[in-house]
Amino acid sequence: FAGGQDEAAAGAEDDLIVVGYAQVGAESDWRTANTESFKSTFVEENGYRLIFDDAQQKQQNQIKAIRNFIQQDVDYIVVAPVVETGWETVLSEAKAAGIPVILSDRMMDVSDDSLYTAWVGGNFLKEGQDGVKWLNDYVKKNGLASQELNIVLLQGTIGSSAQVGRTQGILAGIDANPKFKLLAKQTGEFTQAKGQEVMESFLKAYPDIDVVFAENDNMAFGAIDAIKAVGKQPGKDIIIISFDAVHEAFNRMIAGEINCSVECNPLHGPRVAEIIQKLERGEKVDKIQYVVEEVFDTSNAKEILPTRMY
Ligand code: GYE
Repeated sequence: FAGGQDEAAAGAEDDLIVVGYAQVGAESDWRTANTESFKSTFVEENGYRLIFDDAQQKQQNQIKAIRNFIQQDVDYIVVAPVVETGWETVLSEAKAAGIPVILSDRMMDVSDDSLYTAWVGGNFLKEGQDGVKWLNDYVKKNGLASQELNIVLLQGTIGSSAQVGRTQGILAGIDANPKFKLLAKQTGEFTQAKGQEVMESFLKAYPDIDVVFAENDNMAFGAIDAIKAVGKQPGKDIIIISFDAVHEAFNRMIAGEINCSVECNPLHGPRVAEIIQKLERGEKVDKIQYVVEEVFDTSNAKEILPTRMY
């Protein structure tokens, strides 16, 4: 069979860089923005073919997806790992197949860091520290520094680096201030529904909660509903500090329901593409790359919202 159009099309397809993305799931607004960032970056006109897998927050599904990518002999594997541990075997398989693995968003805790090429994401420990720092500033500014504050913590998916880092930063900050008292902490799995459920149980067990730390905005949205349901005012009777700073968190800050949201930037598609382009050119890449992030609150939410990309 002589050449013709099909072959030309197949030739063009061959030139594309094939990227398999093992995504965590679709648990939050942050995650949706992250997926969108990859889907809009890794398109044919930029020279890519993206194979996207949603693991529904289960590590087992991600391991399966990575094995599929290896079988399909993709050019790069990108993983936003659900949890930090348990990756050695499957990453060794990718290494044996000669496929570079790039981590994005959450981290992996592996004994041999040659198992992945690079990582880009947020500094979760710093985010946690920034959240407590905001609370310290707030109580000083509002003459509350001499009062005891009862705090509850809605944690993310246990064992995910976003949870591990934020929890560590928050707990250290609570420990450092003798007026801050942690009543309880529990996971809300980074979802609005679970955040609401856990907050309902906190409110039943502790009638005197002053502050909620929610390790993402969506759990804070759930907590807000739970707080309203017991006749209290979120943002006034109970201070709410959350993480991500997605659009809806800005709306809630403008409404006075969330007091502060610590930014976590999900737009990693172009950052990962830049890493891949460097690797394609044979250049060295930074092993670890933190994205610079800010803290927003009710005092600047209205002014900042129009500039937000997610
Ligand atoms: O904060 C949360 C999402 O890993 C940083 O995952 C990410 C977190 C983000 O579900 O909303």
